[in-house]
Amino acid sequence: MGLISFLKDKFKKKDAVTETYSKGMERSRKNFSSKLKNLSTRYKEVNQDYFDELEEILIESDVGINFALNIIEEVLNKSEEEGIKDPEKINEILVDKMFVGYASKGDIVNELPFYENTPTVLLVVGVNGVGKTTTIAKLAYRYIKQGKKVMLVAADTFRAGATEQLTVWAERLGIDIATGKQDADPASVAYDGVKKAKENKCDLVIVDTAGRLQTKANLMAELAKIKRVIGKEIEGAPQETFLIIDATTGQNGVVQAKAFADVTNLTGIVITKMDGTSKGGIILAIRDELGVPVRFIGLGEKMEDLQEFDLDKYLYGLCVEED
Ligand SMILES: Nc1nc2c(ncn2[C@@H]2O[C@H](COP(=O)(O)OP(=O)(O)OP(=O)(O)O)[C@@H](O)[C@H]2O)c(=O)[nH]1
Ligand SMILES: [Mg+2]
Repeated sequence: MGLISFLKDKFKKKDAVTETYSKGMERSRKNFSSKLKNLSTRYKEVNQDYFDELEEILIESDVGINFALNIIEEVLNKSEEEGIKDPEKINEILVDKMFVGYASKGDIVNELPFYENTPTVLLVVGVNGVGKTTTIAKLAYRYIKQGKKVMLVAADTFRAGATEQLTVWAERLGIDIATGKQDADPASVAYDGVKKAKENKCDLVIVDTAGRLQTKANLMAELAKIKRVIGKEIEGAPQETFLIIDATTGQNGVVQAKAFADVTNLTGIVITKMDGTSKGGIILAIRDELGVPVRFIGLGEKMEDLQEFDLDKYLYGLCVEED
């Protein structure tokens, strides 16, 4: 059984999370799966033109040229080896290969780790407007619901209003927040915040950073300094550094991811605004380029719309047309 049939069967009865994926990826699915279907109805048997069109569909859905070329080659090889000519079977193989393309690139991890006597420190980075602050609020909400003691740190001292925005979230969520003055050194705000989190025996402290695009050298120095001072207060911290990428920025998001991966050690990616794009393939492109796991996915504006990334649910959302 190919993956499409497997997923159809697996998600025949949708739970709430699958429903969120299904809804959040509706635009991408309409685009991708309907193109696949259209293609397979136009051809009786696959040929070179079919594979060319398939490749174009992949590229148009933002999976990245590299990934698209590799996948097509694999599908083509399998088709030749096994003499498969049926377009629908080829599309099944394509989705299988997309699964393997993600899964074989490295670890699959989602939830944050927690420790007995030490807070988990999560540093959140990314360019302007990608959804850092709201994602932080959603993550805080998630772990508060799991019974964790969560604290926020507003180390974006650069943009006017950034601290206030995070403070509003902390108040809504009923949790503590550490702030600094406008233009204060972000590292010193981070240090004070983490120290307080440790004293207050928090389980999780999430540090918001400024989203400005600087030169690589500056960005590297600033992030290195923030990490260094946090590590002074808590050994091994920050244990996690998440890069937030806006799915609607397409291949530009991949460029951002590479730039950040060059200057700092990323432990995870969060893809936001998946509901706002019809090209949901960016997750495959980023994984292909960086190998870093996608940990969470933003499928809408509500708190529950941030979900842990699940490869099955994602491919179901992208590729499986609902009857
Ligand atoms: N539809 C949708 N909107 C989202 C999602 N995630 C974030 N947003 C919206 O994106 C906008 C920007 O979010 P912020 O969290 O302020 O972004 P930021 O990265 O902190 O921005 P700066 O602090 O200016 O760098 C807000 O209007 C959010 O509601 C998502 O998954 N889906
Ligand atoms: Mg922000």
